[in-house]
Amino acid sequence: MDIRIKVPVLLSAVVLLTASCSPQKPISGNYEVVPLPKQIAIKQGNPFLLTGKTTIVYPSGDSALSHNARLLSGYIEEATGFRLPVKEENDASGKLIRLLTDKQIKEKEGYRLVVTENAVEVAGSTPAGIFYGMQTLRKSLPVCDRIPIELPAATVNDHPRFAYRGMMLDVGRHFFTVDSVKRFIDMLALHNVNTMHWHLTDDQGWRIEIKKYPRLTEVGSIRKETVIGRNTNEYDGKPYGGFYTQDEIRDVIAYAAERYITIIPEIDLPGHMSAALASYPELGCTGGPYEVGTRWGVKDDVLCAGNNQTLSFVEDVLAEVIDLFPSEYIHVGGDECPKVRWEKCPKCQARIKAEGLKADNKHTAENRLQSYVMTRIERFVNSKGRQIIGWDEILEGGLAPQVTVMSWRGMGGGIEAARQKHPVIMSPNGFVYFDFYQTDRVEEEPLANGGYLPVEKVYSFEPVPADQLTAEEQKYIVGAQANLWSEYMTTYKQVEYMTLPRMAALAEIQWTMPEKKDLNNFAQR
Ligand code: TNX
Repeated sequence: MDIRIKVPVLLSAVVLLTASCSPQKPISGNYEVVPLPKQIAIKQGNPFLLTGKTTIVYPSGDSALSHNARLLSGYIEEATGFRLPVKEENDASGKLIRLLTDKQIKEKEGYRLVVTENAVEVAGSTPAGIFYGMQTLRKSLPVCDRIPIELPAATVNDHPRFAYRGMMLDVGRHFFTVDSVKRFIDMLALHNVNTMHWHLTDDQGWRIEIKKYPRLTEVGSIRKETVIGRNTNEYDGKPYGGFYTQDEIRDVIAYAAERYITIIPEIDLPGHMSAALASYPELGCTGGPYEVGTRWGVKDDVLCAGNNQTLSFVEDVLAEVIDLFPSEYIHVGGDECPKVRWEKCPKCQARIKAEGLKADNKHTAENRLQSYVMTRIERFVNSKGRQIIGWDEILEGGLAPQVTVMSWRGMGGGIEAARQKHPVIMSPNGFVYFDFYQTDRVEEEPLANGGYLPVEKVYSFEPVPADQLTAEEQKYIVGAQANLWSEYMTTYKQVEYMTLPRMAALAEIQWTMPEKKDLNNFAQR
């Protein structure tokens, strides 16, 4: 089905909405938002009238909910122009929006919204659950300028389908400022996404300050120029760079945490490491010289797996990353790592021999070497109380014992990993690669990676391949994620252009129960 045929419906909805924003009479709210809540029961009785006199209250002394209440006030102001006061429950009367904890609500990110003539109650068993109730409430409001809003009497009960609801942002290929990343986080919150996977290093740029290795940012964050178009032979001749200091990283982590979003950092290794190699050439098999990437694609030069110094480097970097990021998971990449250097490198071959790594009909000795590296890194990360995630190539030499697999080359890697009883995040490029074109009228679009991924294709994505996994194996699919690779996103504006509205479709895949999904209905919402 093509959503384009629905455009007249959408347009008329916009016209209606704008027209009804006249001062004479209240406008009605609508709980059928994106992602669609599990259960909406409209009740008999008068609606709640939201005006500039409504007060938001939270339980006295509850600092988490005080913070939530302030966020809600900001959201409502953004949508309606009303700046609602925030008070402790004991100090307020009149028409209230009440945030409250209710431990009876079983799902930890679930919520209940109860709207009556006198109050809007947003309840959850955790502040995060209440936060998602707030998101539904804010999205239920029409956008207008200080017009009273009628919220129909109703009860909404809701909770997410998946615990892991992710979105990846690549800042390696193009750098986005702290303010842009915060705005991106705001978009995630709006879509009930709870994890931002932050791809911080790649061939074309190292973007995170590491105190022990200052050259990573002094040298590795700057490329001398950038290829023009899709890997032509022409370059723009302009240096390009940018990185986050550790203070900035902490600031972004805190901003995300206030919105119940966990940031998972990715240090992509042992491939995609040109920026680190340019900074410290001794980490590679040949010793260089290397340069920070100026073209896109996969590079043959990777970290030397036979060199103990390289492994210490990786551990030192990860130790600083782990100190900064409180996330349970640390992403260590593992994708697109050619083995041509390792095949010829005396140190790598010596390691293969010393560790007794043997080729068999499924794996080469060099694939085994990659697995050896990943397993060592996993042991290190586990020793710090954390877990690793890797891209699906890490299946090739055998999985490290505890690793979570992010399946990007289709669903196959995820299916295989689930059968091996490893947690899986489904992120197949055919459904959730937002660097692909959104329409087939490519000549009318800004340059993108290629491909064709319209919003309806995203919407059709089902992360759990029920026909290929047993009920037990299906439990290993912990969630889904979309990825924004930024080779062709030179500005933050372009990031938003590529993200929306596809993130709305993603939100419904991650949150809404599959039996409630309906493309026509989604398009109208
Ligand atoms: C593959 S997905 C990559 C990225 C590219 C992307 C472009 C993955 C783990 N690696 O390095 O940016 O394709 O779509």
